[in-house]
Amino acid sequence: MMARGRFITVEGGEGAGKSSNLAFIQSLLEAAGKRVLFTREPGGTPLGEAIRDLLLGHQHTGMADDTELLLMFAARAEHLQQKILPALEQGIWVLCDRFTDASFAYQGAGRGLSHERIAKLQQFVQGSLRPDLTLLLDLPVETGLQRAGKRSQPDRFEREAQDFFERVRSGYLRIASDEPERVRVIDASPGLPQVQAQISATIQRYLESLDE
Ligand code: Z5A
Repeated sequence: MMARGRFITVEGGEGAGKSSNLAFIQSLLEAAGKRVLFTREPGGTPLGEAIRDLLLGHQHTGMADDTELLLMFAARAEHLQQKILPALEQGIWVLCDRFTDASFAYQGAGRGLSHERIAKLQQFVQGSLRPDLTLLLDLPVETGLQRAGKRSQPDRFEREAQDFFERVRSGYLRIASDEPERVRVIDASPGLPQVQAQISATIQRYLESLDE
């Protein structure tokens, strides 16, 4: 019987360097002989990408926090059914730019929605499915905002104030300290070569742990 694929997610606050490192992570996995599907949240399917436009665009700036949370999970339900679960079942590894940890960090820690409420949706939409490995790119909020600020137009989240992003960072670090086996923290503050050296070592250790 074909082995199920592994589900790897990459998380981090503003300007942490996810986009800068995802192709690198994919190449490490492919070099180890894995078939890899790269995808992202919110999004990843046509319906999910339409929901992403609603969430990140500026047409609905006063969106209620519960609406934001439900839209994240609506996009996720579609993503899981149409793309992630079928790939994993075919033995394909799924590399996803953000997943449910982002809901706990942004909607939970950032917006102040209760952990219990988000956990209920997690259970409803995912059942027992969780990422097998999560890389959390962590850096001081100010550094991330400076890096992100050099880019194009801010989206609806990027307009939040610094204290929102401080809560998001604390939320992510809390998840990492609660689940140290799954969530590996990468210090994203140095230059790209040093960040990629940490990522490479983490992926190698993970791959070796599967062979043991
Ligand atoms: N969201 C949510 O609230 N709840 C959820 O459940 C989910 C998501 C799933 C969209 O995410 C938004 O959705 C996100 C959370 C929310 N909030 N926002 N905003 P996204 O992942 O698409 O957007 P993002 O977080 O803004 O990611 P990003 O803009 O693509 O940033 P990044 O990928 O982490 O950073 P980057 O583009 O790779 O790097 C930023 C800049 O820094 C760039 O110029 C790089 O060249 C530079 N950089 C990167 N690494 C380095 C190093 N090491 N040194 C120096 N410079 C660097």
